[in-house]
Amino acid sequence: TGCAGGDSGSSGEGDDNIVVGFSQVGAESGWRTANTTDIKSAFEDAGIELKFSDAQQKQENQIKAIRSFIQQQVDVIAFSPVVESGWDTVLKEAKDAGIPVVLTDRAVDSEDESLYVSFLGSDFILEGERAGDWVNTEFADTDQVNIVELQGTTGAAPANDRAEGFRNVVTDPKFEIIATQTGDFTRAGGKQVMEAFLKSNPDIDLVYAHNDDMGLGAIEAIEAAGLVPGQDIKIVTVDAVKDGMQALADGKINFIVECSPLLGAQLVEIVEKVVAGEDVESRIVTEETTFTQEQAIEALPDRQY
Ligand code: GYE
Repeated sequence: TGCAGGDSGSSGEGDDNIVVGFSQVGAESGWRTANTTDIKSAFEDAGIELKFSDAQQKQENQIKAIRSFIQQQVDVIAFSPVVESGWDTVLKEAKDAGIPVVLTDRAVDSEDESLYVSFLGSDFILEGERAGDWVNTEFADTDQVNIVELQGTTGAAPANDRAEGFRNVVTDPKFEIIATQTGDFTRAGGKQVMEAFLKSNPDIDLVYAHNDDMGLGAIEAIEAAGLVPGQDIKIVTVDAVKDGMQALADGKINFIVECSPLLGAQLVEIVEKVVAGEDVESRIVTEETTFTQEQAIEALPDRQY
């Protein structure tokens, strides 16, 4: 199967020859699980062989996986980088081996953009801004608002950008981010950090969690402290996975900014184009929306993930 690019007939049968190596971040959240399921099934539907590797949230594991894909001479490497920095060396190795790399979901901060052919995923700064816009409206008539922030994995693009976007719009001095810490995008992390926040801060008005899972962990901590999530302390999160949407419908979360994990079909399309030698867009931004409680109640019955 050495020459997959040569057979790009419109029948789609050429796909049988393509081999893709995919290095996933891990299984830290509902979003990630949905993303993995979607990517696996999209490649299966397209008849493209997918070598899937789970990095368990460790950059060193991703670097190892990418090196192994290079050694196996896969046609395309796709990966979702756990953190933004530190990829230049291994991406250069892929480039030197003539293997195109597609970034899915998360970005790298490499200055040399020739190290990857395309970046498919959300605009995380916009997501942070959307969370912030809601906060501005929700607290329009409140004087002092004490905010705690549950950040995603330290150094990850969605953690950096969701923090930045939020601060871009939540600028009125009446808002104070009184505590901010990483909960690593996990439910357990969100719960643990929120417990600590509640102990040292008696007067929290709002939790801004960089994903639903950490928000769900925070709910457990708030309830354990004898407070009512969504009322005593308001919560805004990002993702809109099913458990998050259910908590929003139940009034425990107050607002969710959507981040879609359904990147599989678009990733397949990029891979097919790259292998066929066609041009691909260097940046493909995922389309997403936001949800209030009413909108969550309406959307839940059809929510796939
Ligand atoms: O929001 C979070 C996951 O990179 C967009 O990673 C993704 C984020 C998502 O753990 O739930």
